This record gives sequence, C-alpha cells and structure tokens, in this order.
Amino acid sequence: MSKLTITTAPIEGQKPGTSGLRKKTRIFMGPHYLENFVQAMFDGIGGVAGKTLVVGGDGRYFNDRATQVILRMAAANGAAKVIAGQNALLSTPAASHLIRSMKTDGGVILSASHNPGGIDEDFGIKFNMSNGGPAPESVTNAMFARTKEIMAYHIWEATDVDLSTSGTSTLGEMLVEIVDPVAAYVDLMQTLFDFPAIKAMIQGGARIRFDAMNAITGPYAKAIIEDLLGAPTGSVVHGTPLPDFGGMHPDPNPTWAHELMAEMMGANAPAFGAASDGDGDRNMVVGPSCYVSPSDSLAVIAANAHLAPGYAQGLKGVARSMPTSAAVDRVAEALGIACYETPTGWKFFGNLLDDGRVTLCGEESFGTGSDHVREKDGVWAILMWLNIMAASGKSVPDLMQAHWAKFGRNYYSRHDFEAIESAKADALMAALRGSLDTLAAQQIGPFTVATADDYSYLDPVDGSTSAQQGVRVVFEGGARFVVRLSGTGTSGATLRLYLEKLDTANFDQDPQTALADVIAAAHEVIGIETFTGRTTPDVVT
Ligand code: G16
Repeated sequence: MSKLTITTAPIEGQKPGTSGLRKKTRIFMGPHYLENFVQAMFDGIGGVAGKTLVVGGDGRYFNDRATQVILRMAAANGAAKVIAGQNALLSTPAASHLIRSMKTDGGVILSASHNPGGIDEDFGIKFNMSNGGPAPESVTNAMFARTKEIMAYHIWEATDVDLSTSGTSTLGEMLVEIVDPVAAYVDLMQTLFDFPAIKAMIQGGARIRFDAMNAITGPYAKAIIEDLLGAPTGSVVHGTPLPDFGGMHPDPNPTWAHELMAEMMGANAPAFGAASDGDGDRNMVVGPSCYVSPSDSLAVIAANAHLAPGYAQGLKGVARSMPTSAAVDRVAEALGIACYETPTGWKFFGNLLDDGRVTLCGEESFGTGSDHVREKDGVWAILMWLNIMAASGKSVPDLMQAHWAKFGRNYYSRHDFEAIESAKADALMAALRGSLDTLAAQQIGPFTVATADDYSYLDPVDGSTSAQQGVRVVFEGGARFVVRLSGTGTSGATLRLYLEKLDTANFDQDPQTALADVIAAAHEVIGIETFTGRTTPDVVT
C-alpha cells in the first residue's frame, strides 16, 4: 500500500451549481473526473491535512465506488479521520447532523438529490462545512478555480475499506469510523418532537403512508414511523434504497410521487401522506384530497411550530427563498418576528441560522428545515406536521382551511420547462433582463407592473452579494411571477416560472385556475413560446 500522486489535467465544466456538482453518472465515472473534483474540493477548503470529515450518500449507483475513492484520497491528503455511514449511506440531513454533533471539519455528501439514479442517470457530490451546511459560494468558487488549474491528485493505492460493519479501522495513517447512518438522527428527532402524542394519534387510528421512493429515507422512516411511532408495517412504502431507485424519479412532487397522490386523492385515503427525495432533504405533505404546497407548508409550520416541544419557545425568525410564496411573511408579521428573503439554494440560509437570526427556513422546491441541522430535512418536516396534527387534533384539510381563513391564501404554482437548449434559454433570459427597464407601469392583461428587477441578495451577516438570482415582475396588488434557470439539472436548461397571487376571500379554487391571468401575463412578458417553442410546462407543482 503506497501513496500515489497521479498526473492529471483540468476537465471542463466542473462548476458546482445550486447544490454541488451534478452530472450524468457516466461522466463522473470517466478517467480522473471524480478524482480531479475531489482534489479541487479538498484544495478549495484549504486542504484536509489533520482534519476529520464525514462521508456518505444516498445509495445511488456509484455511491459505494465514489466513497472508496474519497476515503483513499482523504488518506493521501493527510486527513486524520473519516466518519462514514455504514454501506456508504447517509441522508443529507443525517450527514449534516453528524458533521455538527461529532464536531468535524466538514463532510462530503454523494447525491444528485431528486434527480434519477443509475449508470445512465445522475450522480452528484457536494461539500458541507463544519457548521453542517452546504459550502457557500466563496468556497465553491475556490473549488471551481482549482478544477481549472489542477495538474495532480493524491490517492492511496489500497484495497477497499469494508463499509458494511460498524467499527474503526485505518487506511494508511487515517482512522476510518463506520457508523450506523440512522441512530444519531433518530435520537435528534426525539428531542424535537412529541413522540408519545404522535404515537397516541396513530394508535387512535390515524393511518400514514410515507413514500420513500426507493431512496435514502426508507431506513429512517421505518425506524421512526413504524418501529418507534408504532405505525403498522407497510406504512412506509418503497422503503429500501436501491441504486437506481427502482426506476422511480425520487422527486416528491405531485407529478413524480403520483402513486402517493392517487392514494391520497382516492376514497378511504390515509389521514396523512408524505414523500421524500433521493437524499432525504425534501418533503411533500398531503392530506386526504388535500395537497399542501411547500410554500403553504412552511407557513403552517411557522404558525404552529410552538406545538412541538423543540420549538415551544417560539421562533427567532423565518427565512424563505425569493421565489417561495409570501405566505410565511404574513405569519411572521402576525408573530412579530423577522422574515428574510434569500436566493434559491439552502446554502444562503446558513449564515442566518448560524447568526441566530432565524429558526425556520423553507423553499418552494419542497424543502423545509430548522436550526437543528444546516440542511433542509424531509423526515423532520413530516414529523413536524404529525406533531402539529397530534397537538391540535386537526386534520390536514382542517389545518389548511383554518390557516387560510386567518392569513388568506397565497395561490402558488411553479411551471418547469425542462431540457431546453441552453442557448435558447440564455437568449430568453438575456431578452427578459434587457426589457426590465421598460416594464414598469406597463399594462399586461388585467395587471399593471409595479416593479421589475433581477434579484440581487446582500447577505446581512457577511456582507457578500449574489447577483442575477432571478427576474421578478411584481404587479400592483402584489401578484407576481419570477423566472430563473435551474442550477441542478444535467441536460440542457430548465426554465422555472414561479407564479403567485394572494386571495383573502376564496380558498377553494384550483391554483391553476386562480393563477390563470398571472400565467397569461407571464407568457406575454417572457415570450416562452417565441424563444423555446414550448407552450406547456413539463412539470407543474
Ligand atoms: C437544491 C437546493 C435548493 C434548491 C433546489 C432547486 O435542492 O438545495 O436550495 O431550491 O436545489 O434548485 P434549482 O431551482 O436551481 O434547480 P436539492 O434537493 O436538489 O439539493
């Protein structure tokens, strides 16, 4: 066994996106591709010599091979210790918790999140800092810069580490500790939520269906929902993580979690339905015949979090990404707490959480979480809903109706136009940006434009600025649309169109109907058909 320094050359396109580097799996499997990026990651954080890291991933194809490479590279780069999830598994929130609770220097998480897995699908890798949160832009920019100049990487020549059994071993001079991926996370959840009350609700007949979509949350959900909370076996469906997610697209939204939606919209539906994504940080919540939009879920949680023991003291403040609806703003105003708006990407919440400004964060992209970790957390959000139901005695539809009656309903929808040729999407965005100055005061259908700009964020904690984070057009009266290109796709460009309108009187419309005039106005302004030839979105959430 010896330490090797391998000569390499920069590889194009290793720029981390919204959440790490995501590419087709076969690209990651290409010569030096993974190794170059891992070395650039290590260099970008100032090296790993003497440091302790956490490593794990969502179990998708190549997760195990990539983990072995990372272990050998960490050892060759002088890391003191790596803590790895058994069988290289860790959900993203569980990894964030381990990084924090074991006081490590950070961690490498292997996942392409909600993107499909398999040799012909997607793979991804990201670095989380010692606070447990995704590396900020300053760090991912440093990593990207290294990918453009890298000439060599370091790796131990060694046989595979046995990842299948808990315990400690060595790789060169580095310690390797294999831990149960579920145990510490389950302990943390029990400090936050009223497990006896939820258990009593389930024993009283509340049926639950949790769809893990053959991804990482299966073992977590089985341990919590079935073993600890006593829900009958089978309450967790698609509960075994598979390398290709059994062909499922593990994105918990009404389109991809259609089996769950069919069950929840049918006769004799369970009291509570939920799904999570590839790496366990996203969630979708559904009641009987009652889909809860992520923006509404965030607002309901903000209004009721005090019912959970871990949040009984109330919230310090809340934060949402800019395209997320303003439903939570109305709750924050009523509670008299601060509400922050950030660009898309969980990494932007990190400073606000670390600085003690906010307790709760959320995004329209099915992400909700709190200061218990520094990632969004699917199982946490689902337990929060169960706790609120148990403590209030209200069903999901009753909670929604009561919420809207008090705060009004921010009708909301996101339309995704996927796999657009990148040049066409860039031309669309350039033209839209170019038209912003002339949009103000224009009449578009029934609306008058109040403001139109390209969102720029000034981080109130570290003073950094992030520009060009999405074009937003706000109409008089508050209805608005937002347009941006996704930073997580792997094929061409995905155009995201976010639509919102407040209604304080009618709460039972179909959101697509309620938003029809905003949708028409958005298409008129953006010219989606002119630039892309598309008229209808591929995914509507
Ligand atoms: C990631 C980020 C989220 C972001 C989402 C969508 O989630 O962590 O903050 O909202 O991507 O980003 P985009 O609109 O750029 O595709 P995940 O669950 O994919 O890690």
